[in-house]
Amino acid sequence: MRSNPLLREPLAADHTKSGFLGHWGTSPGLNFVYAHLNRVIRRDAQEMLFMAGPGHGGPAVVANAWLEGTYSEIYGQVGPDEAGMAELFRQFSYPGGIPSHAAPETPGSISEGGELGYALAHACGSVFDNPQLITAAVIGDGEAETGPLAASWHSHNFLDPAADGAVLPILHLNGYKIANPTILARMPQEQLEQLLRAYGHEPYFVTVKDPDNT
Ligand SMILES: Cc1ncc(C[n+]2csc(CCOP(=O)(O)OP(=O)(O)O)c2C)c(N)n1
Ligand SMILES: [Mg+2]
Repeated sequence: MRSNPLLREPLAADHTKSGFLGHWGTSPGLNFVYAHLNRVIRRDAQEMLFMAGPGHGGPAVVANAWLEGTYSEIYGQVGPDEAGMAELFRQFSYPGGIPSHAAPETPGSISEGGELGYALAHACGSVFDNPQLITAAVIGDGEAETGPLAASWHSHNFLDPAADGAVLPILHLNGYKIANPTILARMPQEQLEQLLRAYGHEPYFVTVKDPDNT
């Protein structure tokens, strides 16, 4: 959107940008995880980092940082109101604006994610000598097919619970890498569970009921 962020007026062509960019598959999952981690942070005063492996989920990371107020604290011109929201939308992936991916200028970002595969490795690095920290790493199911990520399932072996923090890998099985099916999402759940157990993890499955019951 270039303007009319709250759709107070009927949507017109000049409210939108002329070119559209991005693929959004990961963003609903990132929103879901970000919101629920914030609940834990507030409930337990927990020190926590959110690591978004799929950097193309930049819209979700930026939007959540804005919704919780962090974004406006850092970027005063993008305030927590309708005008700020209009600027947030306008600047996204726009000349003179901000990148479409999680990027150095994204609040809290220490993982760019544009080159997929490093979520778990970066998450492990972030908790070394930080025993109070939990880093939650969202891993795309397409990202999980990269070599670096496939090898990273072992990385918890390098963590010492006495001196280091904890890493919580969250495998986002939305079924696709852009438009193509993913191996881990097509695998029977029991097989996936055994695979992750073999790497030394104890998997919990959070599933959403298919409204079409297909
Ligand atoms: C190493 C690497 N290979 C390929 C790409 C191109 N690419 C960007 S997003 C994407 C799909 C990733 O799938 P997933 O992590 O499941 O994200 P989703 O499609 O579900 O949003 C690919 C292949 C990339 N960014 N990095
Ligand atoms: Mg996916």
